[in-house]
Amino acid sequence: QEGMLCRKHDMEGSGKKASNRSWNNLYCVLKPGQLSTYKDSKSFGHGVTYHGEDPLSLSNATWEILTNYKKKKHVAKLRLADGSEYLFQCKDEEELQRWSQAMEKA
Ligand code: I3P
Repeated sequence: QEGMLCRKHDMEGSGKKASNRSWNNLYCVLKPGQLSTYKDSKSFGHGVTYHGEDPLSLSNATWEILTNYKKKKHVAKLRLADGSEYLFQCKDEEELQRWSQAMEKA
């Protein structure tokens, strides 16, 4: 599964709020056990991750659709094993379901 998602880094693993809290449109690529982010599909083709970020490890991670999130629609929260949290906004409900199913399998 891959495609554009809007991402916000919400919490650091330490339990404090992330310092860079803005939303970024990123090309996200889900492989078994890891989620990688790129500026766009072209960067993905070149293997250059967004800001040189390492892939996020999905082992012991949880993905929760935020049905009551008021600020944006079609948002899910990814919580990693270290406690850090990222919000992902999909363009519509269909995309949200697609990503959610892929996350369950990854
Ligand atoms: C953040 C940006 C985010 C906003 C966040 C701001 O500022 O406006 O969109 O989150 O609010 O800190 P900046 O771009 O200057 O980093 P929301 O859109 O979810 O409100 P927050 O700190 O209350 O999360």
